[in-house]
Amino acid sequence: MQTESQWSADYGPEEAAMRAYCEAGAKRAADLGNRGPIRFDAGGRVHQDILDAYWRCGFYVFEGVIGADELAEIEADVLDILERLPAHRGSPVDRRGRPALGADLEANTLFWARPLGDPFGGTELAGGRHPVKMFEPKAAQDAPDEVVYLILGSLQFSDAAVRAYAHPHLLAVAAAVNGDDFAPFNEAIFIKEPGRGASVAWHQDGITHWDSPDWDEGSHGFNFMAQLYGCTAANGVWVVPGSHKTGRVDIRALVAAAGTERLPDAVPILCAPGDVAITNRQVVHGSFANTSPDWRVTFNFGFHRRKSVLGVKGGGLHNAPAVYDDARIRSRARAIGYAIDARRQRFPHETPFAYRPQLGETYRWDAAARAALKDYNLLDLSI
Ligand SMILES: O=C(O)CCC(=O)C(=O)O
Repeated sequence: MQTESQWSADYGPEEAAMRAYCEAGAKRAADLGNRGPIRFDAGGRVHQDILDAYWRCGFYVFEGVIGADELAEIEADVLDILERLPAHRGSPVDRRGRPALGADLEANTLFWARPLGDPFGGTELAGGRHPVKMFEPKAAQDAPDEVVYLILGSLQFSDAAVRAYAHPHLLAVAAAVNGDDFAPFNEAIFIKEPGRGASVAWHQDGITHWDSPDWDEGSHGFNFMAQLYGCTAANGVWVVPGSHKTGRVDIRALVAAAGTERLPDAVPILCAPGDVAITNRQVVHGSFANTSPDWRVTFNFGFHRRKSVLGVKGGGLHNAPAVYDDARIRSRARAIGYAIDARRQRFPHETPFAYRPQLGETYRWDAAARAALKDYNLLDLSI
């Protein structure tokens, strides 16, 4: 895809302030010391320096995780997904009249927004966890009424995403952060089209554990954010470093104190194509409307500690509320087994990740497994 576009817009009256904020934020990000390739120690464990920096900042950027060939396969799938989106919200067909992606699904899969809009900020949606509305720049007159900015259950739409999901170094990080018996959360694609991509207002993820007596900085898990085209201060996710450790943050008060939604302590997650960030779900984070000329396409895949989901009543945000028992977790984790096999087939020279809860079990990635992923996100472990 041409990753620069003629659709770029600007921030209107906020343009100069936004540019200065992006520049200053990028400088602060560079000083955090939380980026580099995934490194292992002599015992094969993820290097402690990486884990320390992750827990200190609430995010870390792993550089150069996904190589050019794999990125090309992911891009081909993304182009296909974009082509197959419904012609407009609710349409059963795409722009070419073919059955649209997601039209036959039960789960809530496609999220639409006005170009450069903020669909969640300042609303009661998603439990009211996005308390402040972001500035909504004006999109070009010929922009469509709505764009898709978020796709859930994304593994069912892309074999390349399935394979990336089982990257052995990333799953080793998941085990190092959440334990060898880590559990899945959900998978998503965030699409920030130039001049159109919506903002995601400041928020902290997580709904179940904030008031638990054993709450800590890792209670609501993390998301990997794998970047197809990279991300910049203008189109990427911003994070308030360290805010995953302080409990629920009064975001409304932060914005009021700053006098602007450009939170002064926040930093952008900056990535090249193929970099993968790990972001604590409890950290205050959000992204601005993408008025830049650059696409951002992020593959999110999240993981939890088993003890954060087992026996916990979750759901309500991503799917129906339920108490998550062992059978539910096993069933949702089938995607990990399928993905490890999918990756083994495509990259036979790589040592596959050994996922401890599935040791002794066999998963085969084939047409039946692909079909079994239909609506698999009804089982997301939403805490
Ligand atoms: O990618 C984005 O813009 C927002 C990501 C986000 O809010 C999340 O993963 O919780």
